[in-house]
Amino acid sequence: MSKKLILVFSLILIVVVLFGCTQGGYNTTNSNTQTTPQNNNIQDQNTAVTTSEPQNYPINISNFSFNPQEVKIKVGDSVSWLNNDSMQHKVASVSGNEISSELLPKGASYKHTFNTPGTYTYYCTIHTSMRGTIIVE
Ligand SMILES: [Cu+2]
Repeated sequence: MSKKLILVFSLILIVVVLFGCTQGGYNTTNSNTQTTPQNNNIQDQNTAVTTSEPQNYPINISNFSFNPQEVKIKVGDSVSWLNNDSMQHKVASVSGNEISSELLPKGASYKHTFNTPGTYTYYCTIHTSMRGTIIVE
């Protein structure tokens, strides 16, 4: 018999002996550890349900006003302004340039996604009394 064969046989023996001794003792612990990951899975599914996809909030421009005038959204959500007036309107931030649309004729819309939390006040650059607020949380 070669030395290699003896080594392999003794290794197998050790494994069989160790496995045989520990099998009975560890059986109950194994079944316990199996239930814990199952519980974690249920929690993961719950958090997956409550995590919401980015939303789009429509704002209707009509009768020289923004409806709704104030919109609360979350970071990553977007807002779409749709002009239903026969007049043209142009939506722009009061300060900064986060919100900046083209001239919107009747039926045209402007969509913007907000990626930074904050309060964004905007107005119509043609009819400056038209104002609205987007609150991004
Ligand atoms: Cu306007």
